[in-house]
Parts: sequence; C-alpha cells; structure tokens
Amino acid sequence: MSTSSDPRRELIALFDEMGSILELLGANGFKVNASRKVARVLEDMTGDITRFRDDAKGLQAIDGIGKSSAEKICTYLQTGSMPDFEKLLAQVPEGLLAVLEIPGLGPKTVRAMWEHAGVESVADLEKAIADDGLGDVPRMGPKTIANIADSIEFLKKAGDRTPLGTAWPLAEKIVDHLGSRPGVSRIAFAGSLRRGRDTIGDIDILACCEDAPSLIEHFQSTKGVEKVLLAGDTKCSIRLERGIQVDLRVVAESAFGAALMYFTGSKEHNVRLRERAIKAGMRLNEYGLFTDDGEDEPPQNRGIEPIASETEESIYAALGLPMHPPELREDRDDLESVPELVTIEDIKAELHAHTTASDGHLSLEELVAAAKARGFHTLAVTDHSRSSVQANGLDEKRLLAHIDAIRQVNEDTEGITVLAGSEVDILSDGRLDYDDELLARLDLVVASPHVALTQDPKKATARLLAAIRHPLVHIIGHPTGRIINRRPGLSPDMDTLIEAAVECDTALEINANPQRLDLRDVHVRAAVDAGCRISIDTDAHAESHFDFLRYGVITARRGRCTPADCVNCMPAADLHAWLKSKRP
Ligand code: DGT
Ligand code: CA
Ligand code: CA
Ligand code: ZN
Repeated sequence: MSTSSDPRRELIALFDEMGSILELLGANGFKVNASRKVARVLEDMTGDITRFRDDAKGLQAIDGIGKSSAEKICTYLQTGSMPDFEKLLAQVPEGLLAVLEIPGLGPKTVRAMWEHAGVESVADLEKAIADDGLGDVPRMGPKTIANIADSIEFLKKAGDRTPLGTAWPLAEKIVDHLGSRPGVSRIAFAGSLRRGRDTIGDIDILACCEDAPSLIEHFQSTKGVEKVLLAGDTKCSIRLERGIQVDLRVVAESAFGAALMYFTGSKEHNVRLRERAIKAGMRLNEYGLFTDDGEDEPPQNRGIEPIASETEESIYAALGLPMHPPELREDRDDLESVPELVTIEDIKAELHAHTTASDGHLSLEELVAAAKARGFHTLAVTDHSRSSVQANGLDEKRLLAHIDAIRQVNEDTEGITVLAGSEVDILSDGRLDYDDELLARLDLVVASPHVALTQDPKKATARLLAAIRHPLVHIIGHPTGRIINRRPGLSPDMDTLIEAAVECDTALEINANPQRLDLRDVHVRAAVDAGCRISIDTDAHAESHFDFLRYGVITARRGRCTPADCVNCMPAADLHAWLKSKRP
C-alpha cells in the first residue's frame, strides 16, 4: 500500500542523516549545515512534495535548497533512492550512527573514538569502556567516560519502545488506509497507543470486515513491512522497517466494543473489570459481557447472547460504571468516578512558541497567523534568552526590540491577543537569564531548564524551586528537560516543587512536543491533586508543531487534568488577569 509512504518524511530523515554522516566524516560545517537546513525546510513544507518530481528548478527556488540538494530530491522522488546518500553511508561503519544517538556524544567525539580507539558500534564502545580502551582518545577524562556509560545504560533500559509521537501518525495512516478498503465497517487502534502512553511497545489495530482474508492480505503489503511475523485467518502481525510491530485483529461487528475494550487494556484495568463482573454474577471477555451460568465452556461458544458487547459504553454501563476514557484505564484509581477531562477543543491559548528571532522557523507574523488559524484567543511569543546561544537566544537589546515588534503586531492584529513573553533559561544555580527589570516588562515569562540536566536531584530541586518562587515567573517550561528514550533529564523532588508552585501560583508546563511530554503523566497527576495550575503548550518552532497539542492533551488527561486545572483553558479576561497578577 502506498499510504505509509511519505516521501517528504523520508527525505527529511535522509537529509538529517546525511548531515550526521558528513559530520562523522569530518566534512566542513557549511556542508553539514546545508544538509540539515534542507531537512528543516522540508519539515515546514506544506503541500505535496511529489509535485517537484521533475522540477528541480522549482525546488531550487525554495530558500535553503541548493542545486545539488534539489537534484538529489528529484532523483529520490523519481527512483525511490538517493545514490549520493548511499555512497556516503558506505563510508561509515554501519553501527557508528547508533553511537551518535547516545546522549552527550557529538560527531567530533564519535569520530575521535572511531579513529583512535576503533569504535564502530555501541558494543565496541561498551567494550572499550570496560577495557579502559578510550585512553588514546583526546579529551576523554574519567568523568566523560562515566557519563557515556550511564547514557548507554539508559538507552538500553529505554529498550525498543517507540515514542508516542512516532507511533501515532503511523497508526493513523494504517487505520485510514485499511479503513477505506471495501467491506471494512469499523476500524480503530487500541492498546497503549490509544491510552496515550508516552512510549508504546507495539501498535494494536482492530477491524470489522466482511472479507477478513483480503484485509489481512492487504495489511501484509503495508509499505515499509520488513517481515510478516504471523498471518492467520483473523490475526496478523507485521514488523515495519523502523522496528515497530503492528498487530491487526479482525473481529465480529457485534463484539467490536468488547474487543476494543479488551485490547485497549491496560491488562490491569481489564483484570479489575473482570473481577467486578464476577462479583455481579457476570463474565467479561473479549466477546462481551455475559450472565455467568456456571458452565466452563465460554458462553460465546454456546451461542449465548451477551448482555452488552457492541460498544464500550454499553459494557461499562452494564457493569454499573461510568465510561472510562482510554487514558484513565491504568488501574490507578477506583472505578467509580471519572472526571470531565480536558480536551483539545478546550485549549484556547498557546503560551510557549518561538519565532525566527531565536530558533523558530516562523516569522512573528506567520506565528500569529498560525495561532489565529487554530482559533486561540491568546498567543504568547516566547523566544529563547541570551544563554541559549545555540538557539540564537536574544540579548537584552534584541529582546527590547522584539517586545516592541510584538506590541506592534498585537495592535495590528484583530481576533487574537499577542503577548510579549520569553522562554528564559533557568541557569544551573536557579538564577534567571535576564534581570528583574527586563522580566517585568514582559507579559509572560516561561522559565525552563536547558543546560546542566545531569545535576543531582538536590541541586535540581533547589534550582527549580528558585524559578517557581520567582515573583515574575508564570510557567515552568518542560520542568525536567527529559527527552524520551534519549536522556532522563533532572529528577527533582516533584512533591516539593508542586507544593511551592501551588503556594506561588506558578503553573507547571506539559510540553506537548512528543519527544518531551514533560511533565509526564504521573507528575501531572500529583500536580492536579495538589491544585497546581497546569499549562499545556506546544513549544512550536514550526506551523506543524501546533499539531503536537494532542500529545500534550492526552498526557494531561492521563494525569486527570480537567479544564479547570489548565491555564490554557481560561477565558481571555481570566488568563490575562492571572498573568497581570504577577506583574508589579
Ligand atoms: P505495549 O504494547 O507494551 O505498550 O502495551 P499494550 O497495553 O498495548 O499491551 P499489548 O500490546 O501487549 O496488548 C494490548 C492489550 O491487550 C493490553 O493492553 C490488554 C490486552 N491484553 C493482552 N494480553 C492480555 C492478557 O494476557 N490478559 C489481559 N487481561 N489482557 C491482555
Ligand atoms: Ca500494544
Ligand atoms: Ca500487541
Ligand atoms: Zn521553547
């Protein structure tokens, strides 16, 4: 099938990887950056890239795409491969790119380890560390080596779980495509993905189809299939090239709700529901909820009609329970009460977003237009502060000019309030990156940790506490700085932070970027229970990043967050009043 083929995505990955390989090979920085730049331009491209198949000139007219890149892209669109990339790839050992993935290891270091210690894979690196074999590599102290060993351990524990933001679009595409096949009446994904866990083990898909064998056959031809692991009459498992497993099960339409409930899990939630059924003289399985007649043979095999099976709602209702949204099926609470959780539609403001003034890809005007198109009543423009050099953070002079520009745009724009804000670095000792006088001029301050993310928990707690207590700070951005599967981030005492945040009326952010999802669900839960304000922000650096909102919202829902808990759900007047309450 052609659906999960997305040439734009594939090209982005190719150009990014090309940048890394060039860097490993010691190419000059200009070439490296040019390659990454192409990836970023493609990232922002709206519309179908295949229209450029035979139009290298058209591509070249796009800012950031040079002649040779344009030709590479056309070749790829025409043939499905990129010989220049393959040639580059052949020059580095296969395992070396994985070494580059280890947090804290840049291309220069990896190159040096390759040259001086013969490291060609993560296994080589582990062995070199164990044998004290990195001694010949320049600038490799014991502390650096210990950090690398830690990172390898972390990566191993992260295992093969796929980040939510990678799995979700993939699953949606497969569901859309299979769903358009003739005879398919219901189709949905289930499992941990539907529950919105931040990483997922595999993708579970359920379908009802008149012609199960043809659907299953079609499923096996999904683009990017590396291996068919199992193919039966009603069940099929495939593994995609990226190592992600997808399970498809075809079930009877009359039992779709029961199956969806069963395969959504969690397993622990299912166990509790079954116990509940048994206490009420019933039996619950993936075919439905039945009266328990004491027979061993399962009721569905004896032609017995279920009490409920078609929809999840009907089954929860027959068990005397409120409908549980998938995010709350983790067996963390009693089953009796389910709050009205926050939804994407409840979000009315974006309070953390970047422009080209720092490392965003949108101009101020473009960012405002994008936020307006989403129907938000308020947008806070929060570019990076001066210490974030790599993100082109603004020094005081540039920030003052930026504030003026934002105020002007706010005056010129109808239908949305544009606030002058900043994402201010929380320095490693808890001080902020601008002085108070400057902070006080901003309508909104997001304070975030970006560096020193391996500091010990005590220091991290003190550092974040200082920012929470700072009278001019509204929101703590991505409080731990974790990157899913890549770095654990800070481990402050969350209870202490939450208590202070409640006391100082400071919000804690759920950064909706699917690589972050920080706060994570359990932290959200603790914060919500304590009455702490939650902010859900996309941290948009590009138009498409506004779509990250769903990951932030799903994480919030897993933490039992309601609209009343979330500052982004406030009516404009209330939100602005809260922001002003932290101004002299
Ligand atoms: P994952 O894929 O590891 O992120 O987690 P899940 O929750 O998607 O688990 P998975 O894919 O093994 O199975 C999907 C759902 O199917 C799971 O959430 C509950 C249900 N399930 C699977 N095996 C069992 C089982 O042995 N007992 C019960 N009660 N439910 C099961
Ligand atoms: Ca699963
Ligand atoms: Ca599964
Ligand atoms: Zn940011």
